[in-house]
Amino acid sequence: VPIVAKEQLQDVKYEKSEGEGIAKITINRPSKRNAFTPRTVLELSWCFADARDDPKVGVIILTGEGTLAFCSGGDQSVRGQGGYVGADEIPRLNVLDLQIQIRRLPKPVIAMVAGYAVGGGHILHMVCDITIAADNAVFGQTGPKVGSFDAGYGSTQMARLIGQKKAREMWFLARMYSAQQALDMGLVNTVVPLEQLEEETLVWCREILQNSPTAIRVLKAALNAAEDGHAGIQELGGNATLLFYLTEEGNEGRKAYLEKRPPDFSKFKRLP
Ligand code: 1HA
Repeated sequence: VPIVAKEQLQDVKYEKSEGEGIAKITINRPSKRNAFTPRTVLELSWCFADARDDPKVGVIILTGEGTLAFCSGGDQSVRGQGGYVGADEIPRLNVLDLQIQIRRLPKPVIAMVAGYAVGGGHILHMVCDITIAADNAVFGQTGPKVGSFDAGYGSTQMARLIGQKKAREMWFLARMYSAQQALDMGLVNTVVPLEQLEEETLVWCREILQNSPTAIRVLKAALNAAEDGHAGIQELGGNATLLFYLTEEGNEGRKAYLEKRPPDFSKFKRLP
Protein backbone atom coordinates (compact mmCIF):
# COMPACT_ATOMS: atom_id res chain seq x y z
CA VAL A 1 0.00 0.00 0.00
CA PRO A 2 1.56 3.34 -0.96
CA ILE A 3 2.04 5.85 1.87
CA VAL A 4 -0.23 8.84 1.38
CA ALA A 5 -0.75 10.17 4.89
CA LYS A 6 1.08 10.51 8.20
CA GLU A 7 -1.50 8.25 9.86
CA GLN A 8 -0.15 5.30 7.84
CA LEU A 9 3.34 5.53 9.31
CA GLN A 10 4.25 2.44 11.36
CA ASP A 11 8.04 2.23 11.38
CA VAL A 12 8.80 5.94 11.38
CA LYS A 13 7.81 8.94 13.50
CA TYR A 14 7.41 12.29 11.75
CA GLU A 15 7.18 15.57 13.63
CA LYS A 16 7.29 19.23 12.64
CA SER A 17 8.04 22.02 15.12
CA GLU A 18 5.28 24.61 15.11
CA GLY A 19 6.56 27.78 13.52
CA GLU A 20 10.24 26.88 13.80
CA GLY A 21 10.94 25.28 10.44
CA ILE A 22 12.36 22.00 11.76
CA ALA A 23 11.11 18.57 10.67
CA LYS A 24 12.22 15.47 12.58
CA ILE A 25 12.15 11.99 11.09
CA THR A 26 12.76 9.11 13.52
CA ILE A 27 13.30 5.48 12.55
CA ASN A 28 11.16 3.73 15.15
CA ARG A 29 12.20 0.06 15.32
CA PRO A 30 14.34 0.18 18.48
CA SER A 31 13.98 -3.55 19.22
CA LYS A 32 15.92 -4.18 15.99
CA ARG A 33 18.36 -1.35 16.58
CA ASN A 34 16.33 0.64 14.02
CA ALA A 35 17.12 -1.70 11.13
CA PHE A 36 15.08 -0.85 8.04
CA THR A 37 12.78 -2.96 5.88
CA PRO A 38 11.43 -1.91 2.46
CA ARG A 39 8.38 -0.52 4.30
CA THR A 40 10.57 1.56 6.65
CA VAL A 41 12.35 3.01 3.64
CA LEU A 42 9.05 3.77 1.89
CA GLU A 43 7.84 5.59 4.98
CA LEU A 44 11.11 7.54 5.31
CA SER A 45 10.82 8.52 1.68
CA TRP A 46 7.27 9.81 2.20
CA CYS A 47 8.46 11.94 5.16
CA PHE A 48 11.38 13.40 3.23
CA ALA A 49 9.07 14.23 0.31
CA ASP A 50 6.68 16.00 2.66
CA ALA A 51 9.53 17.93 4.30
CA ARG A 52 10.87 18.91 0.92
CA ASP A 53 7.50 20.19 -0.30
CA ASP A 54 6.54 22.04 2.89
CA PRO A 55 7.77 25.63 2.42
CA LYS A 56 7.73 26.13 6.20
CA VAL A 57 10.39 23.44 6.71
CA GLY A 58 13.97 24.71 6.44
CA VAL A 59 15.97 21.90 7.99
CA ILE A 60 15.36 18.20 8.59
CA ILE A 61 16.67 15.98 11.39
CA LEU A 62 17.06 12.25 10.72
CA THR A 63 17.46 10.10 13.82
CA GLY A 64 16.70 6.75 15.43
CA GLU A 65 14.40 5.99 18.35
CA GLY A 66 16.13 5.50 21.69
CA THR A 67 19.77 5.85 22.60
CA LEU A 68 21.12 2.47 21.46
CA ALA A 69 21.05 3.01 17.70
CA PHE A 70 20.64 5.53 14.94
CA CYS A 71 20.17 2.70 12.43
CA SER A 72 21.68 -0.79 12.04
CA GLY A 73 21.12 -1.00 8.27
CA GLY A 74 18.97 -3.44 6.37
CA ASP A 75 16.87 -5.81 8.47
CA GLN A 76 18.67 -9.11 7.91
CA SER A 77 15.60 -11.09 8.95
CA VAL A 78 13.70 -9.94 5.83
CA ARG A 79 16.67 -10.21 3.49
CA GLY A 80 15.82 -12.60 0.68
CA GLN A 81 17.41 -13.43 -2.62
CA GLY A 82 18.00 -10.19 -4.51
CA GLY A 83 17.13 -7.78 -1.76
CA TYR A 84 15.02 -7.00 1.29
CA VAL A 85 11.49 -8.36 1.03
CA GLY A 86 8.29 -6.63 2.14
CA ALA A 87 4.57 -7.49 2.07
CA ASP A 88 4.51 -7.52 -1.74
CA GLU A 89 7.25 -10.18 -1.70
CA ILE A 90 9.38 -8.20 -4.14
CA PRO A 91 13.07 -8.04 -3.13
CA ARG A 92 14.23 -4.43 -2.99
CA LEU A 93 17.33 -2.30 -2.37
CA ASN A 94 15.16 0.80 -2.12
CA VAL A 95 17.38 2.49 0.46
CA LEU A 96 19.54 3.46 -2.53
CA ASP A 97 16.66 5.67 -3.76
CA LEU A 98 16.39 7.16 -0.27
CA GLN A 99 20.10 8.05 -0.30
CA ILE A 100 19.58 9.97 -3.56
CA GLN A 101 16.49 11.67 -2.13
CA ILE A 102 18.44 12.94 0.90
CA ARG A 103 21.35 14.03 -1.25
CA ARG A 104 19.09 15.93 -3.70
CA LEU A 105 16.84 17.49 -1.10
CA PRO A 106 17.35 21.26 -1.36
CA LYS A 107 17.35 21.74 2.41
CA PRO A 108 19.97 20.63 4.94
CA VAL A 109 19.46 17.17 6.44
CA ILE A 110 21.13 16.62 9.81
CA ALA A 111 21.83 13.13 11.13
CA MET A 112 21.45 13.03 14.91
CA VAL A 113 23.28 9.88 15.97
CA ALA A 114 23.14 8.09 19.31
CA GLY A 115 24.41 4.53 19.52
CA TYR A 116 25.09 2.41 16.47
CA ALA A 117 25.17 3.79 12.94
CA VAL A 118 26.26 0.67 11.07
CA GLY A 119 25.88 -0.96 7.67
CA GLY A 120 23.25 0.78 5.55
CA GLY A 121 22.53 2.95 8.60
CA HIS A 122 26.08 4.25 8.50
CA ILE A 123 25.60 5.21 4.86
CA LEU A 124 22.41 7.10 5.68
CA HIS A 125 24.33 9.35 8.10
CA MET A 126 27.10 9.81 5.51
CA VAL A 127 24.65 11.10 2.87
CA CYS A 128 23.19 13.59 5.35
CA ASP A 129 24.71 17.07 5.15
CA ILE A 130 25.82 17.22 8.77
CA THR A 131 26.20 14.62 11.53
CA ILE A 132 25.90 15.42 15.22
CA ALA A 133 27.06 12.44 17.26
CA ALA A 134 26.47 11.57 20.89
CA ASP A 135 29.50 10.35 22.82
CA ASN A 136 28.00 6.82 22.83
CA ALA A 137 27.82 6.69 19.02
CA VAL A 138 29.51 3.80 17.21
CA PHE A 139 30.20 3.83 13.50
CA GLY A 140 31.05 1.01 11.12
CA GLN A 141 30.39 -0.96 7.97
CA THR A 142 29.45 -4.59 8.52
CA GLY A 143 28.82 -5.53 4.88
CA PRO A 144 31.88 -7.73 4.34
CA LYS A 145 30.88 -9.71 7.46
CA VAL A 146 27.22 -10.24 6.52
CA GLY A 147 27.65 -10.59 2.76
CA SER A 148 26.82 -7.12 1.53
CA PHE A 149 28.44 -3.93 0.27
CA ASP A 150 27.44 -0.50 -0.94
CA ALA A 151 29.56 0.34 -3.97
CA GLY A 152 27.69 3.62 -4.51
CA TYR A 153 27.71 6.58 -2.13
CA GLY A 154 28.63 4.17 0.64
CA SER A 155 32.05 3.90 -0.96
CA THR A 156 32.54 7.12 -2.92
CA GLN A 157 31.12 9.51 -0.35
CA MET A 158 33.04 7.74 2.40
CA ALA A 159 36.32 8.15 0.52
CA ARG A 160 35.53 11.86 0.05
CA LEU A 161 34.83 12.24 3.75
CA ILE A 162 37.70 10.30 5.31
CA GLY A 163 40.13 9.66 2.46
CA GLN A 164 40.97 6.56 0.45
CA LYS A 165 43.17 4.79 3.00
CA LYS A 166 40.70 5.14 5.86
CA ALA A 167 37.76 4.21 3.61
CA ARG A 168 39.53 1.00 2.56
CA GLU A 169 40.29 0.25 6.22
CA MET A 170 36.69 0.86 7.24
CA TRP A 171 35.29 -1.41 4.52
CA PHE A 172 37.95 -4.16 4.34
CA LEU A 173 38.30 -4.72 8.10
CA ALA A 174 34.67 -3.88 9.02
CA ARG A 175 35.71 -2.56 12.43
CA MET A 176 33.63 -0.35 14.72
CA TYR A 177 34.79 3.21 15.52
CA SER A 178 33.99 5.42 18.50
CA ALA A 179 32.43 8.86 18.21
CA GLN A 180 35.81 10.45 18.95
CA GLN A 181 37.53 8.36 16.25
CA ALA A 182 34.77 9.33 13.82
CA LEU A 183 35.33 13.00 14.66
CA ASP A 184 39.08 12.65 14.14
CA MET A 185 38.43 11.02 10.73
CA GLY A 186 36.10 13.78 9.56
CA LEU A 187 33.12 11.43 9.52
CA VAL A 188 31.03 13.61 11.85
CA ASN A 189 30.83 17.33 12.60
CA THR A 190 30.82 17.26 16.39
CA VAL A 191 30.50 14.96 19.40
CA VAL A 192 28.44 15.90 22.45
CA PRO A 193 27.42 14.13 25.66
CA LEU A 194 24.37 11.92 24.99
CA GLU A 195 22.15 14.05 27.28
CA GLN A 196 22.91 17.11 25.13
CA LEU A 197 22.44 15.50 21.72
CA GLU A 198 18.99 16.86 20.91
CA GLU A 199 19.68 20.29 22.40
CA GLU A 200 22.93 20.67 20.43
CA THR A 201 21.27 19.47 17.21
CA LEU A 202 18.56 22.11 17.67
CA VAL A 203 21.24 24.79 18.16
CA TRP A 204 22.77 23.83 14.79
CA CYS A 205 19.33 23.76 13.13
CA ARG A 206 18.38 27.19 14.46
CA GLU A 207 21.68 28.69 13.35
CA ILE A 208 21.16 27.35 9.83
CA LEU A 209 17.57 28.62 9.81
CA GLN A 210 18.81 32.19 10.38
CA ASN A 211 20.76 32.10 7.13
CA SER A 212 19.59 32.62 3.55
CA PRO A 213 17.63 29.57 2.34
CA THR A 214 18.61 30.23 -1.26
CA ALA A 215 22.30 30.52 -0.42
CA ILE A 216 22.12 27.21 1.46
CA ARG A 217 20.14 25.54 -1.31
CA VAL A 218 22.63 26.55 -4.01
CA LEU A 219 25.61 25.66 -1.82
CA LYS A 220 24.26 22.16 -1.19
CA ALA A 221 23.85 21.68 -4.95
CA ALA A 222 27.33 23.11 -5.55
CA LEU A 223 28.93 20.79 -3.02
CA ASN A 224 27.21 17.84 -4.73
CA ALA A 225 27.83 18.99 -8.30
CA ALA A 226 31.26 17.76 -9.31
CA GLU A 227 30.90 14.42 -7.56
CA ASP A 228 27.45 13.72 -8.98
CA GLY A 229 28.41 14.26 -12.62
CA HIS A 230 25.56 15.11 -14.98
CA ALA A 231 23.01 14.65 -12.17
CA GLY A 232 25.01 17.13 -10.07
CA ILE A 233 25.10 19.69 -12.86
CA GLN A 234 21.36 19.20 -13.35
CA GLU A 235 20.75 19.90 -9.66
CA LEU A 236 22.88 23.05 -9.71
CA GLY A 237 21.39 24.05 -13.09
CA GLY A 238 17.88 23.66 -11.72
CA ASN A 239 18.70 26.33 -9.17
CA ALA A 240 19.81 28.70 -11.94
CA THR A 241 16.48 28.12 -13.71
CA LEU A 242 14.54 28.65 -10.49
CA LEU A 243 16.29 31.98 -9.90
CA PHE A 244 15.82 32.99 -13.55
CA TYR A 245 12.09 32.27 -13.35
CA LEU A 246 11.95 34.77 -10.49
CA THR A 247 13.39 37.59 -12.64
CA GLU A 248 11.70 40.11 -14.92
CA GLU A 249 13.90 38.98 -17.81
CA GLY A 250 12.77 35.38 -17.43
CA ASN A 251 9.15 36.46 -17.26
CA GLU A 252 9.38 38.68 -20.37
CA GLY A 253 9.83 35.54 -22.46
CA ARG A 254 6.78 33.87 -20.94
CA LYS A 255 4.61 37.01 -21.25
CA ALA A 256 5.60 37.57 -24.88
CA TYR A 257 4.70 34.00 -25.74
CA LEU A 258 1.29 34.25 -24.11
CA GLU A 259 0.65 37.69 -25.67
CA LYS A 260 1.64 36.31 -29.10
CA ARG A 261 4.30 39.05 -29.63
CA PRO A 262 8.07 38.91 -30.09
CA PRO A 263 9.96 39.08 -26.76
CA ASP A 264 11.69 42.37 -25.95
CA PHE A 265 14.88 41.66 -24.01
CA SER A 266 16.44 45.05 -24.96
CA LYS A 267 16.25 46.57 -21.48
CA PHE A 268 18.10 43.71 -19.78
CA LYS A 269 21.78 44.48 -19.29
CA ARG A 270 24.59 42.17 -20.34
CA LEU A 271 26.75 42.32 -17.22
CA PRO A 272 30.50 41.67 -17.47
O1 1HA B 1 24.74 -3.17 2.72
C1 1HA B 1 23.44 -2.85 2.51
C2 1HA B 1 23.01 -2.48 1.22
C3 1HA B 1 23.90 -2.40 0.13
C4 1HA B 1 23.44 -2.03 -1.13
C5 1HA B 1 22.10 -1.75 -1.30
C6 1HA B 1 21.22 -1.81 -0.23
C7 1HA B 1 21.68 -2.17 1.03
C8 1HA B 1 20.80 -2.25 2.10
C9 1HA B 1 21.25 -2.61 3.36
C10 1HA B 1 22.58 -2.92 3.56
C11 1HA B 1 23.01 -3.28 4.92
O2 1HA B 1 22.61 -2.63 5.86
S1 1HA B 1 24.07 -4.62 5.18
C12 1HA B 1 24.42 -4.49 6.91
C13 1HA B 1 23.28 -4.98 7.79
N1 1HA B 1 23.47 -4.67 9.19
C14 1HA B 1 24.27 -5.34 10.01
O3 1HA B 1 25.02 -6.21 9.62
C15 1HA B 1 24.24 -4.97 11.48
C16 1HA B 1 23.70 -6.13 12.29
N2 1HA B 1 23.59 -5.77 13.70
C17 1HA B 1 24.65 -5.74 14.53
O4 1HA B 1 25.77 -5.88 14.15
C18 1HA B 1 24.34 -5.49 15.97
O5 1HA B 1 22.98 -5.82 16.22
C19 1HA B 1 24.56 -4.03 16.40
C20 1HA B 1 26.06 -3.73 16.40
C21 1HA B 1 23.83 -3.01 15.52
C22 1HA B 1 24.01 -3.82 17.83
O6 1HA B 1 24.57 -4.76 18.71
P1 1HA B 1 23.95 -4.93 20.18
O7 1HA B 1 23.73 -3.61 20.82
O8 1HA B 1 24.80 -5.94 20.88
O9 1HA B 1 22.47 -5.50 19.96
P2 1HA B 1 22.03 -6.96 19.39
O10 1HA B 1 21.69 -7.83 20.52
O11 1HA B 1 22.96 -7.45 18.38
O12 1HA B 1 20.69 -6.53 18.60
C23 1HA B 1 19.45 -6.32 19.27
C24 1HA B 1 18.36 -6.99 18.45
O13 1HA B 1 18.28 -6.29 17.22
C25 1HA B 1 18.69 -8.43 18.09
O14 1HA B 1 17.48 -9.13 18.00
P3 1HA B 1 17.01 -10.15 19.18
O15 1HA B 1 18.15 -11.13 19.35
O16 1HA B 1 16.81 -9.27 20.37
O17 1HA B 1 15.74 -10.74 18.66
C26 1HA B 1 19.29 -8.30 16.72
O18 1HA B 1 19.14 -9.47 15.93
C27 1HA B 1 18.44 -7.18 16.14
N3 1HA B 1 19.12 -6.50 15.05
C28 1HA B 1 20.08 -5.58 15.13
N4 1HA B 1 20.47 -5.20 13.92
C29 1HA B 1 19.73 -5.89 13.04
C30 1HA B 1 18.86 -6.73 13.77
N5 1HA B 1 17.99 -7.55 13.15
C31 1HA B 1 17.97 -7.54 11.82
N6 1HA B 1 18.78 -6.78 11.06
C32 1HA B 1 19.67 -5.93 11.62
N7 1HA B 1 20.43 -5.16 10.87
